[in-house]
Amino acid sequence: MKSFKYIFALTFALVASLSSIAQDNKPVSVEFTVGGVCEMCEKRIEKAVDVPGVIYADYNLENHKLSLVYKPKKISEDQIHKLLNEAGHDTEKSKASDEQYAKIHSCCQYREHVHDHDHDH
Ligand SMILES: [Cu+2]
Repeated sequence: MKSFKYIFALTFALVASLSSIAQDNKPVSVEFTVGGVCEMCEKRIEKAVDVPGVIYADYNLENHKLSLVYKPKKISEDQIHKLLNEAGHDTEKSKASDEQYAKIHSCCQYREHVHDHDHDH
């Protein structure tokens, strides 16, 4: 029954490699903090991550959390943080440069609004 064992081992290896491919394709959901103060920020943040590989993005203004579902095969979480920085927004992992931050609208200068979340502007 040697050949039977061989086929069994081969099948096992095949299934293992297929499931690891499926694992790579599996969408990942994450949530992290992004600086923002108003609806303009919300739109800008969601637009910044409206790229291939990102399936879902929703920014919550109340708690400054961005919920994301993305395909790790197409885009990495680091790339997503970079996109947000490019749009002028800080994330909990990566800060926008002063240059990037300066590009956003003055009413959106969230760094100055840190202690003023309920401010309506
Ligand atoms: Cu804003």
